[in-house]
Amino acid sequence: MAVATDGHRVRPAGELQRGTDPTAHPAPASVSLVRKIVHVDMDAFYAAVEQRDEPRLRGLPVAVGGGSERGVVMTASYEARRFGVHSAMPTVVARRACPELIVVPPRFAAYHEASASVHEVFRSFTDLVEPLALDEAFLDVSDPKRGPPSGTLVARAIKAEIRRTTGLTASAGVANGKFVAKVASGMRKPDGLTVITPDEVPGFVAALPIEAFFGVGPRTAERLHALGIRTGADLLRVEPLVLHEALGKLAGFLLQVARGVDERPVVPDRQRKSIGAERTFARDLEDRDVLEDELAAVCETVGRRLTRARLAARTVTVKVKYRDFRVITRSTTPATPVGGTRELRRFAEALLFTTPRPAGALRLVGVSVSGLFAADRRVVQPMLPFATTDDGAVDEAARAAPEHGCEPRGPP
Ligand code: TTP
Ligand code: MG
Ligand code: MG
Repeated sequence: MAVATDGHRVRPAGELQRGTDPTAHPAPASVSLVRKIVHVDMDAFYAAVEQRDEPRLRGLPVAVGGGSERGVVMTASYEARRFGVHSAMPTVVARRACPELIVVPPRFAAYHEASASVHEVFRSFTDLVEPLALDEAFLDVSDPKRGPPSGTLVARAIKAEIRRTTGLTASAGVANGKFVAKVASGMRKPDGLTVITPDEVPGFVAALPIEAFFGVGPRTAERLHALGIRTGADLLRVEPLVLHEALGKLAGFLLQVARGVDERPVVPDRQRKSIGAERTFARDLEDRDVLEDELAAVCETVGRRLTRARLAARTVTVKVKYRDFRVITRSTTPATPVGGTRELRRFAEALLFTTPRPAGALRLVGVSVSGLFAADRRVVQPMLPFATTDDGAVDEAARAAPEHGCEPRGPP
């Protein structure tokens, strides 16, 4: 049997994995078709950033969180964890456990910046990055953009590059599936690297407590305990039907994982196409001053999101809806890209008030920006940290609009 550098069995050419789309990520015949999944998670992330930026905090028990009576610890340095301080612990309890504890308030901008750098490192190794949080992601490095074709060596290279570019440490887990890679990354924190070879996966999963499995919260765990199930091995011992009765759909997934089968793909985030916001008025508006104020408020929202995501935009689009629900959009692509609220407002006002459009009272005004790119002029970061559900509204009308064009539409 051919064995890759890190022990992954090389499948014979033509033998494809189930559940993967070979056209989405073609692998040359000579490359191992056993997937190499890396899970990376930063160590004590917020606290580590604080210790990096404030040398007097290094080596000391530090908690990031609220210092008030009702404050809660967001995370703690490994020095503080020795005293039992952990995330979600009330700060008063933490101080009692560790009287030397230094509690610092969070600086989210610094964490976002560190996160962006870390994700940039990920993307320099592969486009198949699935961000899970500010400080962690799954990477499929079966066919990396650079580095040796070994999960272990790529993971080591990623850790080294993160340390070099951010001054922070990360822990990584390597396996042929997401579940095992994620459990592995937590095993030797901080600054750990744990590799579980395909041969080791079944034994590894069998020994895990069921609480470690995806989807098993305290209540499910209780139900499983009642059935005498405490480990991955126990899951395989019970009658599958009994498991289905107790857990429903989750049973099938758990059984697969307990057998060491986990072929869920690493799903990269879709790149954000536009950022937009709009306002529907309580009553239809025609007065320029009032419309100007409304437009300014919408621009403020869009501009803030743009800046917060550290993006700039090539195109600005204004959308209006008339009393009869006709929608018209106008776009402009200025010579200089738009990076903030002030410029955005200038272009949006020109589009709304000086570009000709049919007269009439308006029931809605919207503004969106598209043609996004990173404000520092590098490639757009298609990553999760800045995205919230209301943040990335893709404005279909704006996207379809011809530049400087007029697009009358019928009622929706
Ligand atoms: P985690 O990765 O869970 O924790 P961590 O990076 O601090 O420590 P480690 O991974 O080494 O165990 O979370 C990442 C960040 O998310 C963490 O630094 C702070 C924040 N966070 C909260 O704000 N509240 C929480 O309850 C948790 C768990 C994390
Ligand atoms: Mg972490
Ligand atoms: Mg994490």
